Amino acid sequence: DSSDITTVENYTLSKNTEKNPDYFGAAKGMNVIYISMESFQNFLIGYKLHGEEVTPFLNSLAKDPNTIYFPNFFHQTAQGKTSDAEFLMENSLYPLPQGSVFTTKAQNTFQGLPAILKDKGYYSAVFHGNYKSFWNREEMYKSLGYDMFYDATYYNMREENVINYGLEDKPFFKETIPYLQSIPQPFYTKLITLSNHFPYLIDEEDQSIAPAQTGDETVDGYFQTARYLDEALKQFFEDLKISGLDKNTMVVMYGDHYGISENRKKAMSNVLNRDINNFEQAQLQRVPLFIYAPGLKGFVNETYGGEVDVRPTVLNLLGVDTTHQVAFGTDLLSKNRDEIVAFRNGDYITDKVTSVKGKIYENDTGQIVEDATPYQKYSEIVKNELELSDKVVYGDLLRFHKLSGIKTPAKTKLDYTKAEH
Ligand code: GP9
Ligand code: MN
Repeated sequence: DSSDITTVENYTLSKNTEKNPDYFGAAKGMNVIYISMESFQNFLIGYKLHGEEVTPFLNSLAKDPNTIYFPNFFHQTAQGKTSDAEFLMENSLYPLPQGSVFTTKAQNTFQGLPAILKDKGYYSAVFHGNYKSFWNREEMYKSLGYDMFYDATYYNMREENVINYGLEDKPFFKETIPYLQSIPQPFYTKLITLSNHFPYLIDEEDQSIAPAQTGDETVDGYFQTARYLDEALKQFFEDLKISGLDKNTMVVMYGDHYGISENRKKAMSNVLNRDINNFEQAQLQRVPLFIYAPGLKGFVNETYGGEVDVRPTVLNLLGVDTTHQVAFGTDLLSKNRDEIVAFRNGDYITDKVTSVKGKIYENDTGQIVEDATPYQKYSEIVKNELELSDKVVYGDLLRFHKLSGIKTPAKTKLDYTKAEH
C-alpha cells in the first residue's frame, strides 16, 4: 500500500550522492543515443586473438578524449536477459528473481527515462531489428512512455541481411541513420543490436577474424560476431559524423549481459589462460560501459557500478535533478558514492571484495577472506535493496509516487504501427 512507497522513498532519498560539478549538465540539451551491445563482455576490450585486436574500434573508444570508459561495470540481469538490462537502465530498479518484468509486469505504472525526459522536451524512440512482440516490448515501451518503436517492420528484412534473431547489425545501423535524422530533436533513443547473440552465427563473408580455437564452437564464434559488432559500431560513428548529429549527441553504450555462460568455464580458462573458479566467474560478469559526448572530459573511470546506476549518471550529465526519483542506483561520476554492486541472487561485488556462493574473496588476490564478519553488513544492504525494489515492482508502488513534471504515459494514444516522422 502507500505506506510501503514511503519506506522506499525514504530509502532512495538516503542514497542520494553529491553531484560532480565537472560533469553535472555537461551534456545539457543534447540528443541521447543508447546502444545495447548484445552479449558483450568486458574481457573482449583489449583482448588479442591470433595476435590481433578483436575489437579495435571499441579499444580506441576506451581511450577517446571525449569518452568515459567504465571497466568495473557489471550487468545485473537475470532470466529477462536483454529486457532486464533495458529495465534496469530505464528505471534504476532491479529486475525480478524469476521471469522478466517486461513480460509479467508491463501493465504497471513506471517513471521511465522516456517519461522523465519528455518533461524536458525530449522525443523518444527505440530501434530494433526484431519484431515488437518479442519480450512484450510494444506494451512495455508504451508503459515507459516511448513515443515510437521502430521494430523489424521498419527495416528491410531481406533474407541475406537476416540471421538468428533478426537484422544484422551493419544494415541495422545504416537504416537507422535516416530515422535519427528525421525525428524531432532533442531525442532520447535506444538502438538494440542483435548480431552478437548466442549461438554466435555469422555468414562467411562477414567474418573478418578467424574463430578462436578452444574447441567450444560457441566460444570460438563469439570472437567473430563481437568483431562484426565492433565494425558495425565504427561505421555507425562515422555515419553520425557525416550526418552532423555527432556534434550534439551523447552516446551511451553498454553490454547487456554475459555472452558466455558458466557451463563453458573450461573454454574460458583456455581463452584467458587461467583457471576460472567462482571468483573469476564473478569477475567475468563485467560488461563495458562507454559514455561519449562532444566536449566531455573523457577518462577511464574505475568506480565499481552496475546497470542500475546508469540512469542517475546520464540524468546528471543532462543536468536533470534526480533527488526525488525512486532510483536504486547512484551517479557513477559522484565522488562519494558507495561502490556496492548487487547481483540478482544476493551475491555482490565492491571495490574491495567479491561475495559469491557464500564466500567472500579479496579482489586484489582472489583469496578467500577468513573472517567474513566485517562484510556481513554488505549482504544485509544488498538483501534489503533487492527486497525494496521487488516491493515496488510486485506492488506496482509507483502508482502512489508523485514526481513533479512526470505524467503517466497516455498508452492508448501511442501507436507504433505508423511512423509520423
Ligand atoms: C531479441 C534480443 C535478444 O529481440 O533483444 O534478447 P535476449 O535473448 O538476449 O534476451
Ligand atoms: Mn541480450
